[in-house]
Amino acid sequence: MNLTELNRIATAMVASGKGILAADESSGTIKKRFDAIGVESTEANRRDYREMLFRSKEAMSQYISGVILFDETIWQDAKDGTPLIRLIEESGAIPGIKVDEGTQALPMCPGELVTVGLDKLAERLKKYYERGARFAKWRAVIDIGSGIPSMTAISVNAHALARYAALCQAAQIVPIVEPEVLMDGDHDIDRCLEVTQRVLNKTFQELRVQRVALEGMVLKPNMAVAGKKSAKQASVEEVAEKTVRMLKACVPAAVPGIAFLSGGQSDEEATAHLNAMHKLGPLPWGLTFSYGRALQAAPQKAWSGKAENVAAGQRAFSHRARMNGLAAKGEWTNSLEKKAA
Ligand code: 5MM
Repeated sequence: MNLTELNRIATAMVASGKGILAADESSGTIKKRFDAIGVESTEANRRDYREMLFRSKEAMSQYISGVILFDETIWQDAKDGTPLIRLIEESGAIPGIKVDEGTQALPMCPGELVTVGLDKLAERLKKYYERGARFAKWRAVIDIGSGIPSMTAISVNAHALARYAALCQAAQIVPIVEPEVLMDGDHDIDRCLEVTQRVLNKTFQELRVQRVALEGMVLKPNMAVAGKKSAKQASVEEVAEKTVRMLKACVPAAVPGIAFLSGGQSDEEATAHLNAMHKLGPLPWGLTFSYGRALQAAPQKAWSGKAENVAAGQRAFSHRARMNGLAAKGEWTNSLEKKAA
């Protein structure tokens, strides 16, 4: 393992003013997104959509540091025969790959899930590296509800995240470690904070036990937010203050960067929260976005599966990428959103 090189990639993934595009929707998820805009989820449509994103010059060259791909996409070619992964490299962004194989019910723990995909992962990583992937992603899902999460669910998911991260580093691939505490439910921000803190602490304990080099990874956590169904929603300032406090308590400064998931927040909420965190002064790690929905909802709507809408889709994507790029430096303002609209 070349840790200097892993650290160089991880640092580039969280470069100031840039963030990661999570375009790794699995077949079921992309179908849901396409259903919402009335587009059939065929291989050609998925290719056209992702090609549109990766050919968005402004977004890709100025605000996107890396792209997380799904297995299908990393082997797919653009319409003119150029591999999609080359479009990403040519834009200056780093290609990455989602390597988990989804979730399964966790035995003895009703309502809880464990992420799977460790079998043969070493072989798969080798092929992805040869294809050009320089980082990977594995997402664990922790739900908050009555009596959950159990310590069992937190432990097994942290163990799998660390196993995956160690395998990645041995294959010279930077692991994005994503323990997502879901924002479904009616819990308040303090319950989310308390659960996320437990999850992060257990995850870092496992990472250390399994000898993962913290300098060669990126953390992809949720922010501390109230559940979507909670009557008590927190202000932007409260989310920023509690999230930064939580991360400072749990994430060692050796970690080069933290890139948030959006988790169902609206586009503007996700941007405003990140921006407000940067207003809180110097932080020990790079802090940026790795959004899926909060970067793609607008371009998906603008595109709607029509070739004549490609330019509009690219404008919508570039706008969200720019807003988040500014937020990643604490330079976003609400009036910039309005001006562009
Ligand atoms: C883009 O969504 C990713 C894929 O999800 P599935 O494996 O369920 O299809 C997801 O892992 C994503 O990278 C993160 O959860 C962040 O996405 P959001 O939409 O929460 O910003």
